[in-house]
Amino acid sequence: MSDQPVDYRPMWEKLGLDLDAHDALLAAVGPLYADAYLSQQNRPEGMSYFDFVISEIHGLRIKELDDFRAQGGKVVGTFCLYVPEEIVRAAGAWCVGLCAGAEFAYDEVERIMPRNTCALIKSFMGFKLGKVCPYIQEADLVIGETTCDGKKKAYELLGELHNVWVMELPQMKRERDRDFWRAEIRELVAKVEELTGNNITADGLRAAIKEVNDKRRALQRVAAARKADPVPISGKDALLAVQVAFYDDVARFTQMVNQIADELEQRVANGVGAAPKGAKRILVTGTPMAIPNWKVHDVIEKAGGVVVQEELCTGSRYYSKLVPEMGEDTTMDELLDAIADKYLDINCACFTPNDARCSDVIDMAREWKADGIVHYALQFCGPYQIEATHVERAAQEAGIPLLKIDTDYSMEDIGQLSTRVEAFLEML
Ligand code: BJ8
Repeated sequence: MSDQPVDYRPMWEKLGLDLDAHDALLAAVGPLYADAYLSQQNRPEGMSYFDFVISEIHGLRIKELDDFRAQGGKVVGTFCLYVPEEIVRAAGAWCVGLCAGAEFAYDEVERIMPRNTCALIKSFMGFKLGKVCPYIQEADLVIGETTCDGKKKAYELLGELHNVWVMELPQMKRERDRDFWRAEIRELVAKVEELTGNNITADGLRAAIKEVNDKRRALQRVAAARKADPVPISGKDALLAVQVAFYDDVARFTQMVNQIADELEQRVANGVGAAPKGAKRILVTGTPMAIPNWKVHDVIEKAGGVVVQEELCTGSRYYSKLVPEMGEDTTMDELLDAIADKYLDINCACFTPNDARCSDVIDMAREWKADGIVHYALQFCGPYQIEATHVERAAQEAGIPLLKIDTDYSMEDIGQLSTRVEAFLEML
């Protein structure tokens, strides 16, 4: 890390960013981060790595992607957990999650899609239309997926502006859906091989499975430490680690998160907490929270609660399941089936039925000793807003209080949300 500030503007300009708009975006994220993160007390020291990552969010990592591409490497951008990073990496390409966590250029977005579209979709379209996301500009290919209808149709519009390819995801998990998805995974292999010009081999896949598993295992260690009371890390910090997992260098991220996990285990042994012992413990479930969406965690933790676990795509859905690591005699077909099965096992509300998500929420709430559950959904997200009813019923049966929050990326409802969350915490 050099002390000299680096001028990234020529790189951003080369990527086609609108420099003024981009300056405005970065100027907004800095104070948001300072208010949500740097104001926290008793943070693990290892979180300084993430402070650095955020300070360089459009700088150093973009430079790394830029250098990689200059040497002939390919970058694949994604918006969803169902795109297997293992396959992208086995072809020698890098995978990055794309910006979708803040309001930007909504006026332009609303010219081509309804106002009542969820914030995540409006955000990624706004970042592209407003020319402020260097990640998508570095992506040689964006891989979309047929999850919810909004995303499916938005990818058609995004495809007019960028190289987009869409995987078809089934909406049920029957045997014939599994067969369909396994075939789709093979299509992905062909697509990524075509993009990179590299053949994916069984050895390459085994190596990629291991490195992505290592990343997920590091996050599992952080999650395990959060079972302690006092909790050694705030929910906000733990959420940030998963958010960064989508775009950081895999080996470096794994090493840094393992170091944080070492520190957390030591904190647990010494009874050191990021929140006071006995603080009300909350499990958050619902739609994903892309950077810089820290809103709900921030509200809960500023109200005196602590988030101990997330049943989110930026949470347990990302790291709790691993692809089995199989020996040298396994064939490509066996490896690809194992990858397909692991991904189909993710419990997104786009599936029907999706009872396994409800059981996951309840099991996790018990395991992490949550006093209450917050169900968070983005407004106009049909899958999660409607599925909230099932989750609420499951929580009622289990005797765990649940608060439903439907919101967006604006800060207009912060006062109202804080009042509701404070009342919920008091009631627990
Ligand atoms: S696996 S949750 S990342 S699809 S919030 S765009 S569902 S209307 S994000 Fe998701 Fe993959 Fe599922 Fe996870 Fe649509 Fe809802 Fe918007 Fe959403």
